[in-house]
Amino acid sequence: SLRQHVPKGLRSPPGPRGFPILGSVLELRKDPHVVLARLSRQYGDVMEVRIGTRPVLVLSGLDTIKQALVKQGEDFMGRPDLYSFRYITDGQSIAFGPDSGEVWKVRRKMAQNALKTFSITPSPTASSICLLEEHVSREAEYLIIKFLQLMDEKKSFDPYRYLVISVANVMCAMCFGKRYDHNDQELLNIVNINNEFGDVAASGNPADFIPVLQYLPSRTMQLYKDINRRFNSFVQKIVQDHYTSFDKEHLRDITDSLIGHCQEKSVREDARVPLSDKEIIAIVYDLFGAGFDTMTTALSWSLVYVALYPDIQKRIQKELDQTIGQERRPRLSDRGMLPYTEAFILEVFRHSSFIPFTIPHSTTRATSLNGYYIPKDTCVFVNQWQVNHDEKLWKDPSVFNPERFLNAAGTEIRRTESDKVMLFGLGKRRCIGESIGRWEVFLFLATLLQQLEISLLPGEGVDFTPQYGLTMKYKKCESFQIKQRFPVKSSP
Ligand code: HJJ
Repeated sequence: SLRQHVPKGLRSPPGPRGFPILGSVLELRKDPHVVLARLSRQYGDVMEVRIGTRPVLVLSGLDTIKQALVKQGEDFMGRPDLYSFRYITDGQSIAFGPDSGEVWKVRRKMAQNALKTFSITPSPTASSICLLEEHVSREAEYLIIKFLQLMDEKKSFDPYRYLVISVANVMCAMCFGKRYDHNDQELLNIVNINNEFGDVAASGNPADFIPVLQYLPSRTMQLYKDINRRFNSFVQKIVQDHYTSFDKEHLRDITDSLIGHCQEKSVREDARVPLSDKEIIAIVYDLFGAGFDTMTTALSWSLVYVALYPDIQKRIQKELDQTIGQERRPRLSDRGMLPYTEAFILEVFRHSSFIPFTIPHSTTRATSLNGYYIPKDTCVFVNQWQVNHDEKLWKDPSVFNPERFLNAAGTEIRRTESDKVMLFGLGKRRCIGESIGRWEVFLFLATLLQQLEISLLPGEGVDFTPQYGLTMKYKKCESFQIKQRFPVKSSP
């Protein structure tokens, strides 16, 4: 336990006693982000909770989290070696894997560069300012046609299955240089899943802390191993095709650029940090997985909020009409002129907090935080949901109100407020796709709302309770309806 060998002048973090052997695992079975936020009011921003026999440090409060992840970034940048993470990309994931040394740093840099080159770097070959804009505009346009077609056939529908293909196609374009049809069964089998991945990869999965559970048959775990297997063979096949057609003079996508790094490396044996081909190629698994799952979740929550708050939807559309009009489609460069739309997206991030905890951290050495002693290799949960619902930071945190992010005139985002929203982690492990993610949510949403009015089938009770996971989703909902806002223009 953390309580052993505490140096003089420091204390162990406080926390609930829990039961012998089980610790607090039973209390944490349902909505652990809410349970731990409640416990933090009693025990403070730095607390120790036992899961099984294993102590876990739980961090709350924006200042405390910044202190740990930013100011003491090196101390807190590790990852725990958890059982369920070993199935992600054969344990080679840069996001979930246990490495945080020199090899990890070089791979992270490589991932950042590849991602940037094939998304937001100004592109001379793209018909838009950059590839991201080109891909998102195209996929959003297809999605609108699909939604209209569905409304023609049925009274209402579930948008998730179509949204996830559109979003995955943007990632496929950047990572693999290809797109799939909305009915492509191969891609649907990988991406249209019921959070089998996020259920197990979430913070506090009992089998990660009570090893005996790894030997008991579990349907959730079976589904998780299965999705990882399918995901790995899907990506592997594409990577093999890329090797066959690789041309170093013409790098088509992120996979090509990573293959390029593998070849470079065999020429230049003097590299300071040696990387295996497998370690380089594995990068694309994380980029594709993160890019489709988080983005789809963000957009599916955005659709729920505009449907639940029609007045807010109308105000976004009024802003779009006044700034962009109907003669042209939204572009990335419009974002700065659409403060209400920006405030809405921030409020979706805050209110849904659909990534309730970051991926767990661990301490790389013994350290202290707020006067508490933390041993090396302590598993650390960072409660982002708590920050986004902290009454000390937000007025009426449970109310959905985009205006909290706007100045009195409604013309500008209040940076003091937007900086408090926590969804992308912080410090050395912070999300490398943050800026791409924000741009992409903006352009998808602006394009959809410029053309479509979104609502729910009246008179039917719908359940939008977030289901706990790495990314929180809501239960399948077939009650969405859309209506075209303006008469169709004939395409050029
Ligand atoms: C996946 C969904 C997957 C990977 C990666 C390798 C890297 C939400 C937070 C972090 C997300 C960042 C990453 C997610 C990895 C998925 C996702 C799925 C297989 C994967 C805090 O995403 O169904 O399968 O294999």
